[in-house]
Amino acid sequence: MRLLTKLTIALAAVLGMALTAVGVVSDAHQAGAQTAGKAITINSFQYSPDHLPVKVGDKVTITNNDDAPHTVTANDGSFNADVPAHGTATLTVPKAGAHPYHCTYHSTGHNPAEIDAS
Ligand SMILES: [Cu+2]
Repeated sequence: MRLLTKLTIALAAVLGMALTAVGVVSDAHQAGAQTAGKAITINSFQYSPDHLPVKVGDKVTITNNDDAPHTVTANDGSFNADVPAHGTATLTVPKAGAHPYHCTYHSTGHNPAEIDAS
């Protein structure tokens, strides 16, 4: 009975290490995906893509190719990025959900767009 207990503990330890190893590999893969980056581009007032899927906490880079400044401002107030003309800005999405956003400088002219965080 004692031997069996020892074997059981040893087996649990090996399994635990194996699961930990799998977890590490999975984390590394996720970090790699985040490094690849999420991006929004603004051309002639058009946000592209108009639906951007992200994970909560992902960094999103916005590039503005217009002569006018724009913003990417969540309708629910969860994020805001001021993007200078021919410049870039970054934001992170702090909570899950669909976040439609708008430009505070221009009430018309922009296409409807949203960031969907999970
Ligand atoms: Cu604008």
